[in-house]
Amino acid sequence: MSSHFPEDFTWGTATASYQIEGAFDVDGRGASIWDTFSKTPGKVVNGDTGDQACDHYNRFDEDIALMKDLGVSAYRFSIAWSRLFPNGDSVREERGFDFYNRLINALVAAGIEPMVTLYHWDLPQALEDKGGWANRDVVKAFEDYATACAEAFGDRISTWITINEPWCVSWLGYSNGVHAPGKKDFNLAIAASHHTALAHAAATRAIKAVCPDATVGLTVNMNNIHNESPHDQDVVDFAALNDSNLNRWWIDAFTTGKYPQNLVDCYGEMLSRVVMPGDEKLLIAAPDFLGINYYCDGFVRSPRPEDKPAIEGGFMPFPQRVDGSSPAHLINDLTAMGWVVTPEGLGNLVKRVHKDWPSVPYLVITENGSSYDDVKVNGEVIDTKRTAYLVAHLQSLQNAISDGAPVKGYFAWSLLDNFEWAEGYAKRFGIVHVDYETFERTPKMSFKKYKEIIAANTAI
Ligand code: PNW
Repeated sequence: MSSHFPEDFTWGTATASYQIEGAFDVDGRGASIWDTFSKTPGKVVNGDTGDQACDHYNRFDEDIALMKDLGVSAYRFSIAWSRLFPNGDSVREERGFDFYNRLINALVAAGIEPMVTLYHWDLPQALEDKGGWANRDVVKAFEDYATACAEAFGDRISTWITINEPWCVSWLGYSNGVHAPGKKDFNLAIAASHHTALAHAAATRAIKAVCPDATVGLTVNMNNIHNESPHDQDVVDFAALNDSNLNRWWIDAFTTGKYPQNLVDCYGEMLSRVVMPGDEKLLIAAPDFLGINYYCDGFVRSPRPEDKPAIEGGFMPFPQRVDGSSPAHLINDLTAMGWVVTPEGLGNLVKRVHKDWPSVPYLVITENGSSYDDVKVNGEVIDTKRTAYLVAHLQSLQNAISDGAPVKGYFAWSLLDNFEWAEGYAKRFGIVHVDYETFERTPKMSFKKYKEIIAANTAI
C-alpha cells in the first residue's frame, strides 16, 4: 500500500462559466439557455440569475491568486459558447476570445494548468430556438465551435473536456425540465442523449485535427446504484436500466459505438427514429481519459405506499418505482442538497469503471464536493462537514488508487460558492465563501484542509 497519491497526481479545482462569470451583457456576449431559463418565473429558487454571479469575469486575477495559495496544479473551467459566438453560428465576437486568452495567459503565468470544458450547459439561446440538443444540427455546430476553440487556445491548452455531464444536459434539460431549457418530453431527451454522444465524438476528432497531441475526454456524472430489494425482479430490472441510462450510455457509445441493449429495447421506436445508418462508426472516439463527477451513490428499492415519484414527471420512459435517494441508515447524514454521504462509493466507482471499460486509459475526478449551509462568524467559515466530506472522499480515492485504479487527478467542486443552477445562490458548494453583495472571497476551513492535503500529497 502506497501511503501517498502518485508523484504526478494532478490536484485541481473546478468551476463553470455561467455559475461564476457574471458580466452577462458585457463585451458582446449572446444569451444562453440559462439566461432565458433563470429569468423565467418559478424556475430558479428566489428568482436568482447568473447576471452577476461571482463577478469572476472582472475578478479572475484574485481567483487565480487564491488557487496559487491553495497549491493546485490545474484549474478546470468552462468556456461560454455565446461569448465567442453570440448567435451560435460562425460570427465571432473577438472580445469573448480576448477574455479567455487573458484568463488562460494569467493561469499559465501563475504556473496553473488550464483545463477547458467546452460545454458546461450554457447553450447559445439561438441554437435552442432551433431545437437545441434535440436537433441533430447541434452536432455540426458543436464541432465547429470545438475547432474554433482548438485553433484559438490549443497552443496553451493540452487537456480538453468536450461536454460536462451529458446525462444532465439530456435528462434534466429535456425530460424532467428542472434545468434549462426546461423541456419535458422523453423523445427530446432520448434525442439529446444521442446527439450529445455524437457531439462528443465529433468534437474529439475536431480538436485532434487541429492539435494532434491534445488530450481529450468526456466528463460524466456517475453513481453506484444499490438495489435494496434484490428479490424484486422489477427493481432488479429498474436498477439495470438506471445504470445503463446514467452510467453506461456515453461510455459504451464512445468505446464501442453501441448503446446498452436493455435501453435500446426499452426506448424502441423513440431511439430508432434518431439513430441514423452509419452512426455506430461516428459514435466511436478513442478515449484519452474519462472525467468522472461523483457526489453520492443512488439507492433503489420496491415501492412503499408512502413513496412519491423521485422527480416530478420522471426522467425515464417507465414509471419511477422508488424514491431512489435516502436509505434509512443514511438519512442522518445528508448534505444541504439532500444527497447522501457515501465516500466509499468514490473508490468503488473508479474500480468499477476500470474493470468494465478497460480500454479507457485513465480517469480523472473532474468534480467532487458538497453543499452545506455555511455560516460566517467573525470573518471565518468553519465548514466542518464539508471538510469531513472532502477528507473521506480523498481517503477512499487514495485507497482505490493503491488497489490499482488508474486515477490521475482530482478537482474539488468548487473553488467558489456560485450559482447552483435551479437552486440559485441558496446552495453553497465552494471551498471559498463568496459574499454576493460585496463579492468578497473568504477561504473556508475546507480550503485550508485541502491545501494541507495537496502539500502532503496524502489524505491518510
Ligand atoms: C454537477 N443530479 O451537477 C455540475 O457539473 C455542477 O455544475 C454542479 O454545480 C454540481 O454538480 C453540484 O450540483 C449536477 O441531479 C446536478 O443528479 C444535478 C445532478 C448531478 C450533477
